[in-house]
Amino acid sequence: MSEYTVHLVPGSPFARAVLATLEEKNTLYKVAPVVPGTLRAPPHLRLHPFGRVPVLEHGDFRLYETQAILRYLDRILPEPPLTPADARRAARMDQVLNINDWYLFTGAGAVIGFQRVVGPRLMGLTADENAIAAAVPKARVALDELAHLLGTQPYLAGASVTLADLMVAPQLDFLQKTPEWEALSAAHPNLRQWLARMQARPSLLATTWEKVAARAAAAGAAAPRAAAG
Ligand SMILES: N[C@@H](CCC(=O)N[C@@H](CS)C(=O)NCC(=O)O)C(=O)O
Repeated sequence: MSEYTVHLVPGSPFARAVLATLEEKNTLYKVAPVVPGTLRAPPHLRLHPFGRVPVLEHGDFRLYETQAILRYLDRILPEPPLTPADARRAARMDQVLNINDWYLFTGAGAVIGFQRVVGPRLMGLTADENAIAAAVPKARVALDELAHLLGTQPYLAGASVTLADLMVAPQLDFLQKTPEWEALSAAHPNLRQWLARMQARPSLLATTWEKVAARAAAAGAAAPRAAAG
């Protein structure tokens, strides 16, 4: 039985970064689905006082905030290492992780991704075009900078995959599902090729929205039986 449980909403790019990291580490895990409308309800707030996902449970240790989870996993599951040994490359990785949280997610994921994909698909909402139009310039700055930092390297912090790639790839995979992606990424063939490379990795292939939704459905179906038994 797996020691790791990830509380998530299928489709969440932050949660996918955690799952992809566990996959890169060849580590088994369970998914515990949270119904989106219950994120701010007391049972989930006991796990995550800010009402978000993901949350990792590892034995009696519980942790939220994706960067903290990724770094924890990389420390306790050292192979393969997902943090560069070189101080400058590690600093680039850290920089990209923060670009993700502060600029990419706030500009792209939380607005464009939410308005185009999450709202319509999970909540039956109509996209707010004004909010999207206001977010596009912010998303453009984030993508321009990621493409600049990537340059001609295979991965965002150098020659091998790091936590930065595993954090950003799910976010851009999500953005790619929106009509804004084409214009936002058109000037950056390097970033598009990097995304395609990341999407082809077994860790990303194993953690698509569909695959996680199927695992979540199976876990959801199993839970009441376990409780009843
Ligand atoms: N800073 C948090 C952000 C997590 C986050 O925003 N997750 C999204 C899903 S990708 C979420 O829970 N959204 C639910 C909401 O805002 O109601 C982290 O790094 O884990």
